[in-house]
Amino acid sequence: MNWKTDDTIAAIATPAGVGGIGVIRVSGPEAPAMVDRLFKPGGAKRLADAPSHLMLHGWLEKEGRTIDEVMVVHMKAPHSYTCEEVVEVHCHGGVMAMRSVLQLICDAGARPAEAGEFTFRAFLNGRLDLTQVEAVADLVRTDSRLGLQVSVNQLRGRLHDAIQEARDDLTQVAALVAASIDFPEEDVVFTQRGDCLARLAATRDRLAALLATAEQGRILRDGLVVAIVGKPNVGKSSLLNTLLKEERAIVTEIPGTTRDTLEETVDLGGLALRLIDTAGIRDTVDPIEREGVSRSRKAIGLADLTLLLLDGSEPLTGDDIRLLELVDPAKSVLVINKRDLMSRCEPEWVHRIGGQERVIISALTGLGITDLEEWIVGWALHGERPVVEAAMITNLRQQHAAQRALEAVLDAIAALENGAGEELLAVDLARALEALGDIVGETTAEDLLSRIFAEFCIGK
Ligand SMILES: Nc1nc2c(ncn2[C@@H]2O[C@H](COP(=O)(O)OP(=O)(O)OP(=O)(O)O)[C@@H](O)[C@H]2O)c(=O)[nH]1
Ligand SMILES: [Mg+2]
Repeated sequence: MNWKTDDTIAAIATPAGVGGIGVIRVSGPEAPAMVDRLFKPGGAKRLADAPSHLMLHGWLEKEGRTIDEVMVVHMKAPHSYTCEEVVEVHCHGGVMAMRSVLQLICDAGARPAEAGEFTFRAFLNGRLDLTQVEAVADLVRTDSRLGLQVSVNQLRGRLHDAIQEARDDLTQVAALVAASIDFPEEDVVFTQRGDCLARLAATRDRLAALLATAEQGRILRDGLVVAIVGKPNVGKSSLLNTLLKEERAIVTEIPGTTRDTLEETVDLGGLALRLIDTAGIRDTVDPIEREGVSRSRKAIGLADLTLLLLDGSEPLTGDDIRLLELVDPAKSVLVINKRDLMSRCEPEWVHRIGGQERVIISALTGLGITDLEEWIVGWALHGERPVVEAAMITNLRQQHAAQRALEAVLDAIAALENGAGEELLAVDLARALEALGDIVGETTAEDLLSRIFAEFCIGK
């Protein structure tokens, strides 16, 4: 990532489609002067004379030719997204209009921004730490209500603050240890051992509590991958359509209708469910169906949860039994379908499927679908309402770093309790502090930063 950081950059910040307005963002020392040279105000004020954050109406012109009617706003440094001089030009939201305005600003000397470059400057200038950078990326792509709340809280700095408190405690202990190494005759670690231990224990508990949020944080952020599997014709595609509340997949009475996997996302109780409808699994010689079957097996492997569909209106078959053996009971639920065709409330073979969790539904009439939806949400959240307001770990990068920090803190506690030398203690504390620094981006390696910013879109 070899981005210059002292020049002025510009990009279209709104999607490249047709919309009411389009926003061109310009950031850098020359931003106000560049836009002012092109801007013919409708009122008295030029950009340079206007107060910060005030919208001005006018026209963008080049050599006497009008390019577009616009609203412009200057956000003076450091009170902007990047902490730099920022100007936003709100023009008409057509692709041509936005491109013409961007071209005009680049002709005036701005450099087209790379994807994520505005956020990178915000990070470099200390307005966002790395957890907040990740929250920005998540906010842009989230498609669930709870995912949105988690990201907003992370952007507000909940995780940053929790990590900062842990760093403060460790820094205090590290300072005492350093003093003891420098002035052995005073041995402050020995005299303040109780205080050191208390701070380390508090940090241990804080990190353990954060790590306990990781699984839920991942599910809230990424959603839950749910595979719908079963033998042909049990009603998998019908269930997908019922959960989506739209006729997305083809449903017919012919077994083997679905040949390929189909993925759709639905918001369920604030959670993003990534539903995968699969080809019916059975022993088959048809090469296309065989391929579908192998993809279904793959879907089971990838899924957080598998819904194994069984046809309640018919006897259990060998294909059903093979599937029952294929799925992991801890990560699956048996869904007995076609309730409307069943004479009794449970099929007579139900005793043969053991004690595994089951829900009885009709994908055709919608009977029992609410029970199934509630079961899925309850399973994903362990029956608890998620505390999205609290600090939460939301991705593997944060989780691994927090894990490393916790291990180092545990080593430090053991070292202190066993009366190990201060030098050893200092090494453990440095390891812990470095891992925490990684989470917020202060000690993060360049290649990792590049990977994180590579996920951004242009204009963000
Ligand atoms: N009576 C009744 N019929 C259902 C129910 N669910 C699905 N069906 C019917 O069962 C047939 C097969 O449904 P699909 O949803 O295509 O089944 P599938 O499991 O996706 O089948 P494949 O894609 O071939 O593996 C269709 O005729 C559906 O209308 C149900 O709850 N009750
Ligand atoms: Mg199907």
